[in-house]
Amino acid sequence: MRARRREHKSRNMKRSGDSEGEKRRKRRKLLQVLGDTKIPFLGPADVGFQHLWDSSYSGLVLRQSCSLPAELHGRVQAALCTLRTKGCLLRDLVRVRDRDVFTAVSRALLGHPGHTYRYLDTRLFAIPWHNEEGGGEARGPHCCDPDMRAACQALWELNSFFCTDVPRREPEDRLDLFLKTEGVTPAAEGSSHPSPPGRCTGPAQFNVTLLNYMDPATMRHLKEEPYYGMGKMAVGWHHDENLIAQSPVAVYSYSCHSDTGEGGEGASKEVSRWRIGLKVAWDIYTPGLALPLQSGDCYYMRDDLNSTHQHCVLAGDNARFSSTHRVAECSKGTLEYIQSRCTEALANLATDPETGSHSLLSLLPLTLKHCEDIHNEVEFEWLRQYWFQGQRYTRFCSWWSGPMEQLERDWKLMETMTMLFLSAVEDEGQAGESRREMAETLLAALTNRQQHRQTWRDRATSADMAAGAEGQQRGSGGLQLHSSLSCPA
Ligand SMILES: O=C(O)CCC(=O)C(=O)O
Repeated sequence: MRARRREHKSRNMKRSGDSEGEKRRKRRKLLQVLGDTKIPFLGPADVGFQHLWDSSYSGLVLRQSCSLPAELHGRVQAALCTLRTKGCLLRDLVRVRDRDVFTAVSRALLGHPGHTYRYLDTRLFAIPWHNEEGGGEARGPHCCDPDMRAACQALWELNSFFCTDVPRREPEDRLDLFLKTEGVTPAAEGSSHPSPPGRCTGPAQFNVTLLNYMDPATMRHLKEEPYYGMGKMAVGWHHDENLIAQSPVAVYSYSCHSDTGEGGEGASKEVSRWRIGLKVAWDIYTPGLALPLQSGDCYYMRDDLNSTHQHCVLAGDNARFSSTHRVAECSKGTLEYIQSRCTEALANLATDPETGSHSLLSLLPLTLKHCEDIHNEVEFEWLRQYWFQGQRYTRFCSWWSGPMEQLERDWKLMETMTMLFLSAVEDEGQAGESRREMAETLLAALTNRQQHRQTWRDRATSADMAAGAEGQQRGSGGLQLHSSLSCPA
């Protein structure tokens, strides 16, 4: 059994990088194999829960509400409510299995100034947290109002807390406390299994948090968890994407009164709690784990848990916020990065100071290809993503407005560069061989651009349809392409 688990584990590591088509095929196969049977899963009251956690989910750590400073709870919970009251939490339009769909949960990204987070083909642009080091203020103190700033600052404080707490927490902290406060007597489970020591050493460098909010009372339909019968899911099974390998994820969970006035802390009626479901990826032998959360509880996914396992969020009765702190892989995801790429491309453009006319400095195919690649990157990874989704946050925070306008100006210059490139290809005075090479380079770049533009046109249409199906008007949530990009040549 152990050998089989190990074998599963190494296979699973590879599997988390599977393509969408491959995942779909495997999901279908798994459901077929299962038929009507469900895979067992354990909760705290079940015999073997502790052993299962130790043996198959050792990267999961629970930090109970009562062990966090009360003031931190107060500030974070007030911040989450402020962000929601201001309307900052919005459902994302993401791409799942070649379709554009709205997430069931409403979201917002906060983080280091200029950072973005890309998931399910969607780039989110971080509202900067306003920390004491002044990162959020560097671009001007008035990118958002004082309430917003205070809210962002509280989430930055939580982030700082997690940065030091996550690597420090000992694995054995996680269960004893849990079982004591839950009043659950651990069933006889044989010998206890020492957990491998945590591998995180220095502080975790969380650079963004993705906030989630959902009030189940207002949801018409939530999907049933299909493999274990765990109940209704607010977020389906997934690995968190686009993170630094082996980096931890830390989550703060806050359940509160729903808008209908139901439930909430202290409500007399027994309410069902939100839970986190965990499973070993693509494994039908290891039982799943369902961990109930009290309001204010935090959980950490450490070591390689996020890549070897999948998690889902199982809805309880109350409305719930979560703040999910991540170490996003940002080597190509910061404003600083894309600005430096623009500078590289524009270095090949000369402007006559007298006439303002432009010319290309080098016509070397490699240089031209490099510039066209950057042109595509700015347009498809940044501008279209921003005008499509990110712009909706400008109502609350103007931090991205100026930089994105500058990126658009740079993009327009790159359009000019493409036109100059075309003129050079058309110039019959050019030597035949180099002209042919330039023509091939240009053709490849333009074909690629055309395909991407078609993808975005399709995305806009399917976004309209998704919004229609949800009874929303696209545009009211800011899901609009910017005019200069909406009908590209
Ligand atoms: O809300 C949570 O506890 C986790 C949410 C989650 O899995 C996600 O945002 O990717």
